[in-house]
Amino acid sequence: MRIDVVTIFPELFAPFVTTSLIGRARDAGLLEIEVHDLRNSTVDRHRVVDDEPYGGGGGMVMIAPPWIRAAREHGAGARRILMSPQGTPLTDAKVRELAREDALLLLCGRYEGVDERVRRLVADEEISVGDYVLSGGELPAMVLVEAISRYVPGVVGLPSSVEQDSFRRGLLDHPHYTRPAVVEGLEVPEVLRSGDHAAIEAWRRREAVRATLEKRPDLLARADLTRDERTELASLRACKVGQGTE
Ligand code: 9D3
Repeated sequence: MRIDVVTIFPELFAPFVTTSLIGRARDAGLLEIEVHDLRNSTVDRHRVVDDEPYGGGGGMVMIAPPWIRAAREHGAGARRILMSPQGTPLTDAKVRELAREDALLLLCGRYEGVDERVRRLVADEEISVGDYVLSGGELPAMVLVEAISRYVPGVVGLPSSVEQDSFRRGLLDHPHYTRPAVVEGLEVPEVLRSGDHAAIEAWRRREAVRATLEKRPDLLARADLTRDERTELASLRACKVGQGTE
């Protein structure tokens, strides 16, 4: 997959694209990521990218022409995405959909926003990473690239880690333990040291359901649960009601 990014702060991406999973995927030729400075798509001597808003008000707005040139230069044939607080909140379903594209162009705005004509003329869609205010689309673009990369075949070593990933099944992960066996008096659950793989699997499923019920009960309505997990959930809920914690 090829991903082009347009930003006025290309240096923010330098360690991101060369480190860890993304760096390896790039070296392996599985991902081609290029980051472009929006100012290189200006044509004036001062390389201006912003101006005062029509209608007045605080802050500056990013002007449309450099974005339009950048999209023509780097976005031919790509799905073009404007990172924006007004966008559709990113979900795992959207990440998987985008991972199937051959090429993406990610446009990262700054300041108070981007001229509306950019959205109209060069963005196929707008994506947000959540309802909180950041200073620009760069961190959201990195979030999107990292999430998408995990679904590009070969990027994550074991395909089973992607398949089993908690959000695919709509459940949170079960707790994890490693050595040492005792930390400040807290022991590893006995079953994990029993060597009984069926019992371990059952414990992990139960703990995943329990963690989801405790921390993200909103996920349970759409979670993909087995009959055993449904039964487990019913009994955990009964316990919770009995304890008066809800
Ligand atoms: C005063 C109104 N603000 C809109 C909610 C202005 C504003 C806030 C943040 C204008 C631009 C920005 C910069 N943020 C992004 O470009 C951005 C973003 C975000 O702030 N949160 C979550 N996802 C994203 S994607 C791009």
